[in-house]
Amino acid sequence: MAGAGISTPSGIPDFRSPGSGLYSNLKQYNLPYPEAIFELTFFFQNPKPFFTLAKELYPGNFKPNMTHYFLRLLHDKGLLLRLYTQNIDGLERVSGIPASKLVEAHGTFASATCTVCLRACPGEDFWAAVLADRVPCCRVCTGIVKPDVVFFGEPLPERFLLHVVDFPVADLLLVLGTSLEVEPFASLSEYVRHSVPRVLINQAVVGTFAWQPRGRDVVQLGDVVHGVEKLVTLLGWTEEMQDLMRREREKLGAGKS
Ligand code: CNA
Repeated sequence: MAGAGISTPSGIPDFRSPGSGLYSNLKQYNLPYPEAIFELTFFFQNPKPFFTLAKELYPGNFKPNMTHYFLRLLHDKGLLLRLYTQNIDGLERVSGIPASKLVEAHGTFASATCTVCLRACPGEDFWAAVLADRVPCCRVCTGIVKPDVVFFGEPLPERFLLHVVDFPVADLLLVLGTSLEVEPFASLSEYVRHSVPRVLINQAVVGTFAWQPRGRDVVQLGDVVHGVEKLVTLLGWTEEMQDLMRREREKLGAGKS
């Protein structure tokens, strides 16, 4: 299970970290309250703030960090049953984890849909408008086009239901960089069997790790990349990890982080 904290080392702010999180830095958008930026009612009244934020989070601007590549390495080794992520930045895909292994529980910026006629809008059209500071509109009916990220009150993607089959058979749960505050995602951390170790790598002890800890829980506090690095060392995978990152970064070329 992953959250915004796995992408802060790639330069993307999370929501709730005091000072650096998006919710502390939304003053420029003149919102009635921070969450309004992800609410449909506000979006239809005034879509500009959301698209200004979307432009800042433009996927091409950021690169995966060691945490994403560690999850990719787990996949390469046949150890990743599934990656449930709340992130909408698409860095899991960029790191090379196949779509079949991903549940993007809060959707993605990678595709977009017209809010009126529900036609899919090509990603290039959507991003061309956003990068030019225009509100993207449907070619067919001129309705506002919204990326397929889940706003408050919207249903989660159907793939989220995979948790029903995945969590009971998992034999290890990693929880990385999340405040475990957003439901129903947060409750997944309780769905593994009680004999299964749960490993939290995060700046703070969160969710059930704080209020209903289990005997086999492991908590590694601090920066997620440091925590992952420590785990990689303990596993004796350092060289493989470095090789994978070198190869993947060469593919992506030079750029942010
Ligand atoms: P959150 O509520 O902002 O919590 C982030 C958590 O990560 C907090 O507990 C932080 O202490 C912790 N954290 C931040 N940086 C680090 C770090 N370097 N090392 C270790 N821990 C760190 O974010 P959640 O994902 O829990 O909340 C769910 C929201 C946030 C989802 O709906 C996402 O779509 C949304 N979000 C996504 C992104 C993204 O896609 N990168 C960015 C911002 C928000």
